Amino acid sequence: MIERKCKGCGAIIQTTDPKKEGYAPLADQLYCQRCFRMIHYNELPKIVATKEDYEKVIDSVLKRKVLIVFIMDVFSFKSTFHPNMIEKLKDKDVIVVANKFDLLPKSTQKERVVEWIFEQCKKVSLNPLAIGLVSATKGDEIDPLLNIIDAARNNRSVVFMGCANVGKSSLINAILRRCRLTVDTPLATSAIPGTTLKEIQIPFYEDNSFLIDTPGYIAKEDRLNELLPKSYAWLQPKKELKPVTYQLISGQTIFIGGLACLSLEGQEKIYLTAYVSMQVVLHRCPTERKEAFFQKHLGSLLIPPIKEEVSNLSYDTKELSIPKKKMLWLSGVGFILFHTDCKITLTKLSDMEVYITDAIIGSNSKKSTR
Ligand SMILES: Nc1nc2c(ncn2[C@@H]2O[C@H](COP(=O)(O)OP(=O)(O)OP(=O)(O)O)[C@@H](O)[C@H]2O)c(=O)[nH]1
Ligand SMILES: [Mg+2]
Repeated sequence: MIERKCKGCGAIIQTTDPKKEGYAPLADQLYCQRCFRMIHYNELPKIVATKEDYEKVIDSVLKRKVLIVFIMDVFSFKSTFHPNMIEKLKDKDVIVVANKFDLLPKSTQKERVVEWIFEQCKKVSLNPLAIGLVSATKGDEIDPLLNIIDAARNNRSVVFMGCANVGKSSLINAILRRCRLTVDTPLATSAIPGTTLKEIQIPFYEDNSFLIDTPGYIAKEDRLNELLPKSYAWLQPKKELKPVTYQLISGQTIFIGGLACLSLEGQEKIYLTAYVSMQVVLHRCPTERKEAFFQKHLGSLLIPPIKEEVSNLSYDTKELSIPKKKMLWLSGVGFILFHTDCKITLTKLSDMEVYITDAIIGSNSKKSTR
């Protein structure tokens, strides 16, 4: 018997168990019920891919002669540039693509971002054939990417791989849309990690090569991946990040939802500009009340996370010296631009990647200072 695969997630269609992947009420459906609901009702998936799904597919795909498009999320660069994945890419033909560029402010300097990504690649001895910045949802910079792929492909299939939720399936959909191919059967996408379950081969080239979608790598140590779907979805900005500038005086703390907070001590005042999703609540309070405030409001006023998950979370604290015009990135949550040299105390979700870079944008947000 020929197995049918769901066009959305790659699972084999089955009609017996609604709780298992690939379930569809009828055997001749193009999509399993899970993907049908995601595509038509925007429902978040209850069944998600595992690390094993990723390993199995990637190990099988990388044995073939393929060109790799390695996708990262500009918004959570460090956690989506994961060493476990990079290890598999050494000595392979790789194009590195930073997706979701539409989320960064318009004033972002592309050259600086590309330069920074090149530096990160160099640090881990990855030699990409090219680096692209794209927006899958807006369809920006898809043509230049297709040109790069064409120049590098040599009749090989093209594999899209990367961490879960970076936008692999969205990017393939954008390419298909751009080439006016199969808008009827898009790949399933969703705001939470683990949407694509298996390898999906999409016939694309005249030489019988494919575009190949794969399940994403889910980094166990990244606590954000353990957030419940609702809070995880809140973290994902829906559109371009808007700056909010704060003045922080000595003895004050600013909360970034219930995920992190920054405290200032021993320095009169500093200015900082936060770029986070609109659903992440920013709140300033006196540092002496920080602990009590946190205990009382975590999961209610300080969201995300939501109440149901707060007991699963743990935090760590560190001191940071940040020169002015540098940006502190809270991977997956957003970034903060500092306008003053400062020393701050950062408390954050354990294992959340934080890193400091040169500012890739300018800010003239004095008007919105809080
Ligand atoms: N703002 C923005 N959001 C994007 C972009 N590309 C994808 N997304 C969103 O990111 C989320 C994840 O997209 P997917 O295409 O499902 O990501 P994926 O890498 O295939 O995820 P897995 O299958 O779980 O590994 C969805 O909510 C998309 O709408 C983009 O260019 N810009
Ligand atoms: Mg996917």
